[in-house]
Amino acid sequence: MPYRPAPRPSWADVTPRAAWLSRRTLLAGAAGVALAGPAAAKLAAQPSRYSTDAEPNTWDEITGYNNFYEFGTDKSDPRRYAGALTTDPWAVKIDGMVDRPGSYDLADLTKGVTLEERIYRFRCVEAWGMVIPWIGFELATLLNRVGVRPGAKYVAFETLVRPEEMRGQQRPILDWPYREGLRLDEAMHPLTILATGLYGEEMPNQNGAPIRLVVPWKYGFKSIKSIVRISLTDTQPQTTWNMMQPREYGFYSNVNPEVDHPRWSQATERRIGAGVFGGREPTLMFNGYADQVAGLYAGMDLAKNY
Ligand SMILES: Nc1nc2c(c(=O)[nH]1)N[C@H]1C(S)=C(S)[C@@H](COP(=O)(O)O)O[C@H]1N2
Ligand SMILES: [Mo]
Repeated sequence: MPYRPAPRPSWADVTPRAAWLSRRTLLAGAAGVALAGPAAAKLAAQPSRYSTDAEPNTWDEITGYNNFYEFGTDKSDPRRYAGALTTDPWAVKIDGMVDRPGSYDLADLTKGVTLEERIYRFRCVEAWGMVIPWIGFELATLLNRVGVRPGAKYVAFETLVRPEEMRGQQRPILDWPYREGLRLDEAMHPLTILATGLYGEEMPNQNGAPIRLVVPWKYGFKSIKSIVRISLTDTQPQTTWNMMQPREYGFYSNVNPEVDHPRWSQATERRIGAGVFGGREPTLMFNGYADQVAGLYAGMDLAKNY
């Protein structure tokens, strides 16, 4: 069951002690890990009913094994290099088919919004998964605030382009900026959040500071990091991995054990932290969120619309 009722125990109760100790060390600046903004700021967030009851991965796992090509293609590059990114000030341009377009300061986006702690399964297309305690708010809240115009059908997102601070952008690894998109009903679904932190702390740079998308029933590449633009459109937006390898990465990219990536099976996942000799688990349809989201795709051929 993906949901569990509030209230939950505090992080001190559920976080493996080693993770807390190492996190304290990081906060003390002993290791070369960057935290976004004022590093020690705690985010005051309410627990959410939209959480799994799975045990979260540790802080070290979540912040040390990342995909963020703006900082390099190795899983350890984001932790090493994302500290160079300045995340304050930060503005997000909201444009397209909205009533109140504009450039919004991050503080304005979160002003008056109740942040929630949500423990989501996070499944990357590369067949590894984690359980991550995000802090965030529903994307729908933001979209309702700016006013979605009739006729809008999709939401497009873009990541910052700043090669001086994002060393991976000094090479054409991808066609920068990183781009993603959702159908409007997916974007308005309560499981879709904009996350500004994890484990009660501001978002670490390597995880997409200061604001990133989390769509837990889709492969991780849909969850675009360090967002600077959100556009409402009436046509399906271009997305980075679909542009790169259209036969391997579709627009939908819903987690689906029955639809394999052309170069590997998606039937199982390797749970990070589960141990080197095992830890493979069966992939769940829609990453375990089928009860909540299957209705979005009623009547759709999910093998064609991969
Ligand atoms: N801007 C940007 N967003 C991105 C990526 C990226 O390279 N650049 N990688 C994606 C991929 S492939 C995955 S699996 C997740 C990884 O998120 P995590 O490092 O927080 O676990 O971020 C996604 N968002
Ligand atoms: Mo990924």
